[in-house]
Amino acid sequence: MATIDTQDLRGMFRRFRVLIIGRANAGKTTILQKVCNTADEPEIYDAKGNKIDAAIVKSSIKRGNHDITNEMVFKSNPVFVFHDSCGFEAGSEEEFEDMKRFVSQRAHATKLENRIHAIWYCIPMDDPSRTFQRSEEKFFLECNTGHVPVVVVFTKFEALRPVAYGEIKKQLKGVSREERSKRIAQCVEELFMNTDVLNKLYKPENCVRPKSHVRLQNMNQLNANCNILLECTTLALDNDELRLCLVLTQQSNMELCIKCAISKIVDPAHQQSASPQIDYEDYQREIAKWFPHLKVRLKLIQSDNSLVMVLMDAGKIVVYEVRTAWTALMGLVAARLLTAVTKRDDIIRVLQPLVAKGSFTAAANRIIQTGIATIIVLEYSAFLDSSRHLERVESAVDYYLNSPTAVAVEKEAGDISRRAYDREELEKKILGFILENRLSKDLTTK
Ligand SMILES: Nc1nc2c(ncn2[C@@H]2O[C@H](COP(=O)(O)OP(=O)(O)O)[C@@H](O)[C@H]2O)c(=O)[nH]1
Ligand SMILES: [Mg+2]
Repeated sequence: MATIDTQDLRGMFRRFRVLIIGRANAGKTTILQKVCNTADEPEIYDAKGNKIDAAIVKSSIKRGNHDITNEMVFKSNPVFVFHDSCGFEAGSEEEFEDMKRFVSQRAHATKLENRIHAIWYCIPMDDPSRTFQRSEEKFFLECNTGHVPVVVVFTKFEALRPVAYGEIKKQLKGVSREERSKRIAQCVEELFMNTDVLNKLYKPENCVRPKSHVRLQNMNQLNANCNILLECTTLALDNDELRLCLVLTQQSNMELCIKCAISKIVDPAHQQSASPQIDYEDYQREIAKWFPHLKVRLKLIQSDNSLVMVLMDAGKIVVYEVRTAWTALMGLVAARLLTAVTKRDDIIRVLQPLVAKGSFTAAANRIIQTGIATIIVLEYSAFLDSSRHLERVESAVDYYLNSPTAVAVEKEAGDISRRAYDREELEKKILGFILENRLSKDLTTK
């Protein structure tokens, strides 16, 4: 096995780096804990990777010294590395400038490893009259976030409910329970709109344009999750490798896998007049890589006490360095990968019967039919029991080809390709059809 210089290895890391911004008490730490599925405090490292004592960090924050370059890592999920703005609104102009410099440097870092991959900007809703303060105004107007997607997070959203209730209390007398909830929900929407926060966020003169915004509520409760934030972040990324890294952390979110896979249909289907010839093996492989239960895209090429290396589909090598604290976790990851790697060529052989046959007037028709069939089969295969991945895909292919769904897919692909949908419409149309025609529905209704 080839040994690689530690220095070179650092450059091949694939961890997901997030900068979380928002005033003190916005709910930032709570979100990070939910993302990593833990109630523990993070470990903190300085920019050089040296661990810092938590007590030292706490006391320096109290004194108003906070270093945004520090990295926070939770033992429970070391794939994520966080940077915390730590309530920069309370600080001086100098602190804002530090943040701005950090964002600008890390958004444009040449090494993907050093770059921030997403920014979560938290705006708490527990004081609706103060959603957009000077710090928000300045950040969105002046910061240079480059291509890094910014997702705005409205935290503590449930705080609007009692306000809404107070406003319409009189109108709720004698009204049915169902109607009450409907009216309160309506009033919550109005209150949210009245803050004008969306208009302020998406103002044309702003330098930062959020990719999307999400609402989170009751995150301080035990069973809460922030899957919606992870999903929006995944879809906001334009780099496949980073997307895969995040999809892997959300394996059970099948709808997200489908959405990512659909983007692989939309690109060639949309450009079909420019490049009518596509390699269907590559095409199906590109789709299959988004389904983590197959482990198509991963191959473990070395595992020893200090390193776990994973070969990605694109031929890139991802290396997880095992810090002492992570050893147990990485051992698990390695064991799972070793037992579950499916050879890429095998999966292509199994999926091959799904490539649409016959003559097509529009190249897009064949691309769309093959793509939809492949996604429907792969999604279904995730629900089948088998210790061997190929077997379950094989039986899913078989089941699909003999089902009425195959006929419906052929018809739908023809209909879709005859329309001149734009990219977004095409994506929506295909997603709607696939969700409506999941074969996994058959498993639950039987
Ligand atoms: N009601 C409510 N409280 C929350 C929510 N999220 C966090 N909190 C609470 O808000 C306080 C501040 O949260 P924290 O995550 O420490 O905020 P940070 O200063 O931005 O890191 C804590 O007491 C949390 O339990 C939420 O969605 N709803
Ligand atoms: Mg905090």
